[in-house]
Amino acid sequence: SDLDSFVAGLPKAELHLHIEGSLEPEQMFEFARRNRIDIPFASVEEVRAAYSFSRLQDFLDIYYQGANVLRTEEDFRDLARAYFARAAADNVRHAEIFFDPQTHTARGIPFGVVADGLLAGMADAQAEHGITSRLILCFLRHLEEADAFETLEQAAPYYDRIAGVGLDSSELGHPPEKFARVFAAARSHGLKLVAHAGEEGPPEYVAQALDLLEIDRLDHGNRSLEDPLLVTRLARSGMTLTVCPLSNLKLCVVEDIRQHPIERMLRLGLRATINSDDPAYFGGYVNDNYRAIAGNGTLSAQDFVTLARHSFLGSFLPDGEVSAHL
Ligand code: ES4
Ligand code: ZN
Repeated sequence: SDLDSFVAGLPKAELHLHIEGSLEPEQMFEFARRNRIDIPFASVEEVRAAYSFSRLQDFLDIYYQGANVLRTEEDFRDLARAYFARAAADNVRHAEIFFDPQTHTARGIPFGVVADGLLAGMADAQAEHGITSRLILCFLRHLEEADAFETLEQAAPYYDRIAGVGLDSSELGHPPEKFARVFAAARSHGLKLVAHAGEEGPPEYVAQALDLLEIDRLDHGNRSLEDPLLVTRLARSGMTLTVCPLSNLKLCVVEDIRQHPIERMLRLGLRATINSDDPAYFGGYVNDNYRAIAGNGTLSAQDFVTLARHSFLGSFLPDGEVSAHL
């Protein structure tokens, strides 16, 4: 439709993207072949057929298994390059990408191999597509606080090349309070702070992320809508929410795309953005997510301009660079 092409052409930033979640099945086979690793799938079709989830944990189990083919600096560089090529095609001008170092260091891959590979891919993207980007180190919340501290220490040589830290993986049973001290330490090193909260977890977890982690940006945040006072607080403070429609659908956070709360978020005055989360697993890159919402027929072209504008406003670019995108 006309709205679809208008939305596809909008310059946008992507603020919620797990680089390991951009590993396409074809690339999984390619990395497995060149690293001589066995994978428990016979074909790309078989891999895609396994991508059927009822909840976050179903997805995480298969996502951590997929990451096992990533071994060398070149793998991480190629992974990032492939993502940025897709992003450029969707008119993404700036991306702040998550990575999960513990998924790799636990397999004996040094932190520096992961970080150097991703940073090289980011430099390639700037040169080839003019896309700017930042790196956000996510702690796996199902692991211990001490493991997160160890990861933060491994990152020390990279503090000037990492924009911030985040918190991802299994939300239920792993509230933000578990990471209050490691987030305070990250803040003391000049890093920005973000956290997944209110994806499957209750509104109390969002309040903890605000009060105990003092986050600069909220990842997902869907369940904030269950608490009107929390909504008011998020709206008044201008907190950016990085919302992921196709992820929410595939992980059964919403029953139907027509029930997706992004419209309600906008009408409530929240600074919501649209993002792809784990595009290789959830059925699409950022424009597929915008298109899925456009298909509901409830948002206007102006609403999509607002969403794209929010994506730059919510970024960690310096004010001068944000203005240049508006
Ligand atoms: C994730 Cl959708 C989602 N939620 C929590 N942790 C994650 N890691 C990668 N994708
Ligand atoms: Zn996520």
